[in-house]
Amino acid sequence: MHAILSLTQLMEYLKEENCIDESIVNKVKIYLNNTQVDANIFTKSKESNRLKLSFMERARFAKNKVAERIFQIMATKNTTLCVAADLTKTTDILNLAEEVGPHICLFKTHIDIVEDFHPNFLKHLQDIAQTHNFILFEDKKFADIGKTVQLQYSESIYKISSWASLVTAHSLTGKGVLDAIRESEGLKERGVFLLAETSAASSLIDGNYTQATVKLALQYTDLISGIVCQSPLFVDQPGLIQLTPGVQLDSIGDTLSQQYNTPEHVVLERGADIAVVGRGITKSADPALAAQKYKELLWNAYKKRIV
Ligand code: 5IU
Repeated sequence: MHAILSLTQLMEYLKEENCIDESIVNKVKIYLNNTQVDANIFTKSKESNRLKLSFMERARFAKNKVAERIFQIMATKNTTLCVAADLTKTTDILNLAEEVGPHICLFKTHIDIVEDFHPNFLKHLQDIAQTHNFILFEDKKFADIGKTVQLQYSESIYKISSWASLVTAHSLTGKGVLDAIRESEGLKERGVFLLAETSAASSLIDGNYTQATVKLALQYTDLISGIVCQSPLFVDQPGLIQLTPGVQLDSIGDTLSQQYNTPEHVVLERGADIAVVGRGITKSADPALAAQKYKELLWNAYKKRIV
């Protein structure tokens, strides 16, 4: 496709003809500035273009230890699949972990939706993670002031920092959240995926917020494993991982604003390194088979991307 007119030209013509006023022109100008595609991403040399480098090559750029481990797991297990275990019974979560374990690099939980939580459950989950070589990832989406985040992260019955190598955090309250996680007690190697965009159709996040989030992430590269986003434009550094949720083959969304894309689309068009699949696998009649299928589709798309 070729554009006949740029949006800036179009605005000029519309203004000349008095179809729009100066304030609309300015609004569009600001919007365009905030959402401009950095053309460099498509023309960058292979050595520094994360979309063209293999995961093995990218491991050496990682400044966060968990990110380095994820790159190694992806490269050795040939998988970029993160399963979202949004289940409410511990037995179901453990069974799912056993079934999909060979096909995933990350196992994502929402520990506060579990109805029959007990600390032994975590011990079992950790054993399964070790057996199948995947990483436990609590999608907590921390968003409070630092002190509260510290308590949510290390205390309560969940003691997240003692078992989850990875957590998610909002950038909403700024650096305090990341300082709090960095200074907390817990596992020796821990990482954070910072949320820069969501897959929800109703999201209030705009281009400014996303850019500011990425800027913040770059100040904490020892702690940040990657960015949660929907576009290739935000993760430029080969050492950071782009995690993209909202992936399913048989649906384009749910009734609560979730939006889905296919595995090929998120890897080739949206720059995903790791794709998060929840109901596409958990609601399938055979989760192991479904996980294998998503793994293969994602991996083939990644191979295609890096040639
Ligand atoms: N998740 C999203 N979209 C987002 C973020 C997180 O779906 O933008 I940030 C989480 C929510 C759920 C999983 O745990 O990823 C997706 O599950 P489904 O594939 O079942 O929609």
